Order: sequence, then C-alpha cells, then structure tokens
Amino acid sequence: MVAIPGGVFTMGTQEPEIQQDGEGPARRVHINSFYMDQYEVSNQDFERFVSSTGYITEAEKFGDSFVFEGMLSEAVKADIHQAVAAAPWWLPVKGASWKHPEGPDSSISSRMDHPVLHVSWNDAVAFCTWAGKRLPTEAEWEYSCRGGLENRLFPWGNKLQPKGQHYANIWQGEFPTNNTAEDGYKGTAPVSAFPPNGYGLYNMVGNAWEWTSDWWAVHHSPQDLHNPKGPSSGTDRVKKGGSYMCHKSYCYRYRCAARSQNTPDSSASNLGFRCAADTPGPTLD
Ligand SMILES: [Ca+2]
Ligand SMILES: [Ca+2]
Repeated sequence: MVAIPGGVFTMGTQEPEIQQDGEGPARRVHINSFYMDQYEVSNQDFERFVSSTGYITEAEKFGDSFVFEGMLSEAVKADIHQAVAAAPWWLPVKGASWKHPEGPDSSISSRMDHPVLHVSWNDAVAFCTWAGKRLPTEAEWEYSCRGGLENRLFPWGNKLQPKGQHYANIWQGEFPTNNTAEDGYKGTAPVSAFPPNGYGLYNMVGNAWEWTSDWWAVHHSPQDLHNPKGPSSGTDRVKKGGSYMCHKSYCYRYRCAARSQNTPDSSASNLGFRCAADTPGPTLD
C-alpha cells in the first residue's frame, strides 16, 4: 500500500462531461491521511483469499455474469439469446466468474497479474475485510486518482497521451466493433502496466472499473466537506475510473471526476476494485 498524505482537494468538476452522472459541482473536500492499494486487486491476490477462506463470489452463486461480447468465443455466443437493450454488447454468460472471465471455456492462468473481474461490491467488501482493509470512499478514491494535481482530467494531467505515449488501458478504434489495442491491450492489462501517478498508484483510470464504499447519488452539496462518506442509503454503489472498454465516443469516464454505478450484487468482465486502509495493514506477500 501507499501512504496518501492528508489534504484538501477539488472533488468533481465545474465542467461535467456527462451531466446525468453527477460529476458536478466542484467542491472542496478535506481528506485525512490514509493508505491505498498501489494496484488493482489481482487474480493472484483474490486466489489467495479464496484458497484461505473458501469464499464463493456472487457470480458463482447466481451462476452467470455479464461479459463483453467482443471477448467471447463463437461457441459461447451461440448459446445466448438475451441481452441488455440499452447496451447489447453485454451478454449474461453462464459459468462466467472471476476464474472463468469469458465463461467456462476460459481461464485466468495466463492473467494472474491482471485485475480480478466479476466481483460484486459485496465480494469486494469481503476481500478487503479479510485483508484487514476496507473499500475507499469515493472522495478518497478521487483524491488518490488526482495524485496531488488540482483540477486535471486524468491522473497525469490534461493531455490523454503526453508525447504520444499511452498512460492507461482504454479502447482505441470504434466501439464496440473495432478494438485496435494500440495501447497494447485488447482486454485487461497487468495491474502494474503503464506509468504510476504522483502518489505511485497504477491504473486508477482504465483497465478495470473500481468499486468504492459510497452509495450512489447525483446531487451533491457545494459546501466544504471533511472525509465525506456519501449518502447514508441508496440502491447502487459508486464505481470509478472506467475500464479497458471505455472510448470517448460513448463512455468518456476514464477521468478522475467521472463516476458510474451498479447494484452491490452486480458483476461484469470490466469491474474490479482496490482496497484502502486507515493503517498500512498486514502485507499479503
Ligand atoms: Ca486497450
Ligand atoms: Ca482501474
């Protein structure tokens, strides 16, 4: 984990790109020092948790999970006859889980250092609790994402590709039909890929979406806040950072101020997490 110094920052933005997501208004937020995982939780990390606890994820209990169509084999696709009307590229795949991210015929054996996927908010909380940690609040997550920079779009600044270099795993080409993988990755990348931000954190934007502890709401007080924890109740939890599936044309959410949501039992092939803590906590290595 990395020690994140306490401080005050501007959360959200006065120039929201996606109005309905509640990216604004910009507000001053004070954050106490805390610790943040340097990387997204990897398959290797999650396997250690499962082998020591016997934990069964919600996707495994439900028997299916959502997978991006572009990652599926023809055999798996031929078996599916329902889709999400608003996002037809999401297919519910029987047997998809963290161990089998694209369904039963897929495996994580060559991706142990990639982010764990198909973990619900409830699964993420179980992992962090086991590790002596907790999920970050949305404010802690965004403060971490900004890496000490004020009012920038991305963890490294305002330019998506400084000097033509890729700083995150997102989508190049036409979504959802043509993924050129110009950044080197069609799906997820290792959790240590791409340069870290000013706090030494990797893949805060892109790669896998990351759960936070907050309930979702789109109206925020413009007042100064100290260590906000979000609304006291709700139906969905906040996720941050976007994923390898994000393209500016339809999901410009690989920005620190961007946000989205899912129900706490949802899981998908682009959604993972990292943990935070008040003290450094036990190391898992
Ligand atoms: Ca990519
Ligand atoms: Ca991420």
